[in-house]
Amino acid sequence: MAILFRSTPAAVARWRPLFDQLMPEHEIRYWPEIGDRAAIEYALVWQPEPGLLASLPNLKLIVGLGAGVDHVLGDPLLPTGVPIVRLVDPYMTDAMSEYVVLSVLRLHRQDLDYLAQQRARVWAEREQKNATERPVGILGFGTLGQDAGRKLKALGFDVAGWSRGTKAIPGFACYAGSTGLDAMLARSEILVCLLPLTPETTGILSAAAFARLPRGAGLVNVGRGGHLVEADLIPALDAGQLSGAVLDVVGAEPLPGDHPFWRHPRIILTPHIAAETHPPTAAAIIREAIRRREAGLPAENQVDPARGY
Ligand code: NDP
Ligand code: OXD
Repeated sequence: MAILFRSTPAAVARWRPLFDQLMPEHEIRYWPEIGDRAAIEYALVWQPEPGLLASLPNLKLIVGLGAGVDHVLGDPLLPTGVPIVRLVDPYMTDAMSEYVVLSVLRLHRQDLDYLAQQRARVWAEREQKNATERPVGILGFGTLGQDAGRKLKALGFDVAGWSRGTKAIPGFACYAGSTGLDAMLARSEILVCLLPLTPETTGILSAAAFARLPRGAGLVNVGRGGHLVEADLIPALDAGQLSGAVLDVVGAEPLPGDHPFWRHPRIILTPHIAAETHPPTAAAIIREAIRRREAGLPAENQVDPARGY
């Protein structure tokens, strides 16, 4: 039995010593040196090229090397019937919540305005609410959304979550479906996107959604670049419908040097680092996923390709 690892060369350098240490009993093959394809039973992948997984005839499990699996499900030749699992790692969850809390606080405390004032040498107070008076809405109230929600709530924010299925979570206003989305947007002075990218969620952060938010709302997109209709963002910022946007993900990564997001004064950009996969903890999770499959136990964190996440 062999395991294929398909990611970037930099990732190979980080993961290889961990696999050597944690899984010495397994033969790991690092793409592109994959050898006899028929021997490969497990594929650990980040952005595999279309057709790669279909070319492995004896695959027993696909492990996406991230929490989101759009990079796997987007393969038009994806083999059917091979279970796919995604990474659910408390280390990454903590990292995401740190990023979301930081971003929400920056928008809440008017950081963009104070930075502009500093550049202009303006010493002036701005009216400031407390967190308890700031409704935050989280699109995607799953593993990451709920953890970020709990941490924002601990700071006093009035947090609501939007999910596909109806939920009742004590302490949170929970919304679902399209009517729920309208109600959620109407109350969200800061909107956080932590959705998976699926056909239903693509382009959800659009001019139509921004128009439903309270005027001057802030946006944090940590889901995927495809959630945002990029052409709609700057007009909404320039018109004051949005007061600021924190973007960790964009449509084309890396963002081209001439993209207007780089220099817009009301956009904060980071290069998809909100919650990076953390090999030391993730390797142990992957070893357990393989052990379960070998033992005939049901997979944990299995993705439903029909649902898209
Ligand atoms: P989960 O699957 O745990 O949660 C997804 C949530 O989105 C669920 O609440 C789900 O609803 C909801 N959802 C999905 N589709 C819809 C829909 N059509 N309408 C309403 N709600 C919907 O995923 P995670 O929380 O682990 O991860 C979320 C995403 O975060 C990833 O898919 C990835 O894109 C992104 N991410 C970004 C990172 C970064 O560094 N920027 C790092 C890691 C992840 P329900 O609960 O009803 O199923
Ligand atoms: C992920 C990511 O999905 O890093 O894990 O974006």
